[in-house]
Amino acid sequence: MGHYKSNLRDLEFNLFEVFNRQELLGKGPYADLDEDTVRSILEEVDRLATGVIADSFEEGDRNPPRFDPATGAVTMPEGFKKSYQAYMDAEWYRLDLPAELGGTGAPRTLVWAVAEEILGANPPVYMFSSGPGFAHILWQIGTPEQKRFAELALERKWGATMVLTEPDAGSDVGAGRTKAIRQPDGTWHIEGVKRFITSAEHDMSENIFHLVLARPEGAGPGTKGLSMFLVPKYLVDLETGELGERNGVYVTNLEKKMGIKVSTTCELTFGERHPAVGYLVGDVHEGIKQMFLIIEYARMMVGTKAIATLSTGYLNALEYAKQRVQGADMTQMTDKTAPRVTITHHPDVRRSLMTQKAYAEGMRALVLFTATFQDQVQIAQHEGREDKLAEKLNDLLLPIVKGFGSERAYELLGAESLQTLGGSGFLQEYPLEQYIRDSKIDTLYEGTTAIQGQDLFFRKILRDNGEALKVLAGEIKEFVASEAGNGRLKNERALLGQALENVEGILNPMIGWALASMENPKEIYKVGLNTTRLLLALGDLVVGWLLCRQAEIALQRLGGELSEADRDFYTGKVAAAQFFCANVLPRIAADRAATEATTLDVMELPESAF
Ligand code: ST9
Ligand code: FAD
Repeated sequence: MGHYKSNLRDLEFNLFEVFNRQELLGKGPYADLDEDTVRSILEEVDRLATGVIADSFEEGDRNPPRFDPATGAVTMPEGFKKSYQAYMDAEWYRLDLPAELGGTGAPRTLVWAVAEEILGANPPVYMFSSGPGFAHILWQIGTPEQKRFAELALERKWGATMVLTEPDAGSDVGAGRTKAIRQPDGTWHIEGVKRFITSAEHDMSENIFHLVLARPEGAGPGTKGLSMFLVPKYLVDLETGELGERNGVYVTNLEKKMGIKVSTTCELTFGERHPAVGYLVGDVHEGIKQMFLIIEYARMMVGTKAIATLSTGYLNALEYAKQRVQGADMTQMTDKTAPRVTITHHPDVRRSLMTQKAYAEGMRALVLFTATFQDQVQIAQHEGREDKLAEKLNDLLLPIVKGFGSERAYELLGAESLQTLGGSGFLQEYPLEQYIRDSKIDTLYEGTTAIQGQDLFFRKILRDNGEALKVLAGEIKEFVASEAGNGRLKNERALLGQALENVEGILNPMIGWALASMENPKEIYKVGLNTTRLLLALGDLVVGWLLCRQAEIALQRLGGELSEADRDFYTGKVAAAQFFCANVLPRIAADRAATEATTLDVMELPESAF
């Protein structure tokens, strides 16, 4: 058995019992798909993910890629190449491509369900395979020549990168100094050094194209002065599709890392050996706006990666706990001759397992709930209209998927999943230690948690006048006031109602301080001291609500005829919701109290006192 333990049953429960995606199939943009086909896709991907994709998970960690500084070439481990090749050969990336590009145009809920399986099995496989997705975006926003380039990139399965970060420009992308110099023939020469660039070199595709943010000479400061350039590793004859000269962009260092070691993280130098030719994407200077089309997708990917890892972490911990015999049942703890029991009998292990289960399943629901708004956006586009509210709800939820998802997943993988295995969890014989190392990155890249918290408050709530949040809160309020569960979720609905009030109790003073900062600028510090807290509290609230919605459906199912496996599944759903509401949601009250008591003390402290 490989390391990866998927949860196909729960994915299908979300898609078909909670979010009723079958109602969208067979019509509109999804005319060619039906429920049976979707279920068979998920089963097929599950086989691939738990098999050949997961096979090289350990090898990629123990024998990471090798870098040759003389040529800038990178050699990938053989096992990983096989996993990657199997994924690219299966062409599941076509699910998210439109028919014009030979794709299926599947609902995003299915796309992210499939992504979870690959990201749980071997995340770098998914990251290296982003070429087709990047080509799709280039095709949407590029000039006619760039559209042709994108078609070739798809046909030839070229790799791709997103290139923002520099040594002095991480969170602060607008501090980037990489230059773009216009040439008489209309192309640009890019000069500068970027760092931490994922997938910028490998030996798994004949070409790699970089989408690079650089500042045209004379352009203004900050992110708005940046433009996006297409910079291929090899120049391309667009008529024949043949590769031409080697372009002047080289990997000059490969980072040694704590985790996801097989994912190449590269220093990328432009124009040092010979000119690095770039093409202005779409012939417009809208770099940051264009890059955010990719960033939004990548943030969703990172959150899904983190949550997928927590899920397999939990299922590995559960399997271990069901077998490990240690100690006597607590009711017989003083009897030294009492029979020894499996650790699932111990209350503290049960507390830990249920915490893991509730978060893993609740956050899977969060990813797929977010994706339902992406489905709505696609349907609207297909009908030639815009669904602004769905766009805004997706925007609101993205920092929660990415920021909250990655923080909670990392915290639980270490504090609970590995802990369930005791000392064995610390060994490389089990996948937990690698899961922890591989998932730490999720709170860092694609915008750290601090950046996600600020994005949530300033852009997604304040700038939106709270409109999307009001809709979400309205749905939660409606659930609280409903008869959901027919009396059996009464306590949970009450706890949910209190949690909602407490989240509002965190948010309201923050809005007050933000407004007050127009008079007294230092008040904004009080907002900054609470943005991460708000992100985590809102995440817990939404997860609690989604678990309760699942429990409502489970209770209905439990009233009918069921197989033993289904009875267990639905019983677990109700238990997870009850446990989460009783044990996690009340903590938000303490967060509210801390927010209300915010002072400027920590900001006024001299740096030397830290
Ligand atoms: C990285 C990569 O870390 C890690 C892994 C890579 C793996 C690759 C594989 C990916 C696979 C999936 C991809 C496939 C794609 C397929 C697609 C298929 C369809 N939302 O607030 P302002 C824009 S990469 C939207 O003033 P500052 C907006 O245009 C490195 N747009 O910002 C705005 O203008 P306006 C990741 C947003 O103070 C403009 O920016 N690095 C949003 O100038 C300026 O906004 C980071 O993530 C948003 N949420 O700059 C950097 N926010 O307001 C983190 C901003 O007029 N730092 N815009 O609309 C930040 O995000 C900063 O907050 C900052 C601040 C840079 C935006
Ligand atoms: P800094 O920005 O220096 O942050 C340091 C600390 O300060 C963090 O805790 C941060 O939250 C905090 N901080 C910074 N500014 C603020 C603020 N204004 N308010 C509050 N707190 C703040 N980049 C790419 O362009 N392409 C890639 O493919 C890519 N892949 C990556 C792969 C890996 C393995 C890694 C490690 C990084 C990758 N990155 C990539 C870069 C990544 O996006 C950045 O590391 C990230 O955005 C943070 O920037 P930084 O590391 O410079 O940290």
